[in-house]
Amino acid sequence: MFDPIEVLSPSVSDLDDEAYSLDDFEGVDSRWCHRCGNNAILTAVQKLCAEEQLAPEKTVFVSGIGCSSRLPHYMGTYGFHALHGRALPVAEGIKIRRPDLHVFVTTGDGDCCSIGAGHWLHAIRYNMNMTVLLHDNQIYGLTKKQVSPTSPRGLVSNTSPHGAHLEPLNPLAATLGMSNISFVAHAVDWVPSVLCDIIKQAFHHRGLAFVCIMQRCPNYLPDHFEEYIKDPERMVLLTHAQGLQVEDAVAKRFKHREEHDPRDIDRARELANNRERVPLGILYRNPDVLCYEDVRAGVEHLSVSDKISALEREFDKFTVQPPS
Ligand SMILES: Cc1ncc(C[n+]2csc(CCOP(=O)(O)OP(=O)(O)O)c2C)c(N)n1
Ligand SMILES: [Mg+2]
Repeated sequence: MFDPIEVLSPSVSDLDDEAYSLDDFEGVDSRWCHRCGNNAILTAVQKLCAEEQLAPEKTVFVSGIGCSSRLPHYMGTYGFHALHGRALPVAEGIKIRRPDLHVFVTTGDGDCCSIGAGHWLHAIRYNMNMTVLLHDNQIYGLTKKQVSPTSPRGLVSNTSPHGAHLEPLNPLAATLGMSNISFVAHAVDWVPSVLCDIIKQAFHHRGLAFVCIMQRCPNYLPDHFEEYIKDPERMVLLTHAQGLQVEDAVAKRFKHREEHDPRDIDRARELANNRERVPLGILYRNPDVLCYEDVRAGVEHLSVSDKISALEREFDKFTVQPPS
């Protein structure tokens, strides 16, 4: 006969010790504007952390500078609010030394695609195991409405009073054109269930998961994404057995749907380049791409004295001997 107390007590104490609730992932109160799309992204990552029971002390959110980059302050995890454009190299440094941590990066369109563009390119190629969320509001929010690389042509801003002169940089197409890519997805802040599903799949991907999120900035660009929100012609929902699967109630909101196999890179590139009908879902996923931390794993186990000896040997090669 089993003793119910004995059977029950370990699970009750497990719950006490291990169960994290949404509240455990709350940091300081947000200073974002009412209706700012960043709020939806924050809720999505807090929900992910609670659902996955990520230990807050084993989780780190890294950001650059911008409104979106304030997100680590609002998490109850570790965080690193880095320099403008430098979120990715900081996150890579953390990951190489502490591969056991769950590393997330939150970065703005200016932070990632402008000042941080060089780091973006190389971080994709290094393919280190982390989830990167690009909050793309198509404007510099924090510094009060300057044109960004992703601003659409003609956008009037404080630095483009006659309208932005150039066609925008397309972060999806750019990422899909880089070497060693392993996961690329597109989300929007105003469809939270799809946003949460995409972030969850990104988290479970081994390698760098790049998620570009259209994010509303109600203060500087009110109604900017209304054409996508109101017109179902402007978006195509991507679903697949190996990609996103959505409930009928959500799918019905989209007039255009496509069964897209995320292993098909050619179709992913076509979808990314279609500016008339923006894709929503997982464009590309390849779990077999090499991760930099795996290649470097052996090297990182050198002891401090081994490293000093190796350095001394290298320096000795350049010793200048006095003439005899
Ligand atoms: C080296 C450096 N250059 C410029 C700035 C000023 N600056 C701060 S945030 C920012 C742009 C932020 O835009 P984005 O990354 O799109 O973030 P958002 O505020 O829209 O979320 C700029 C230019 C800075 N802090 N550091
Ligand atoms: Mg921005």
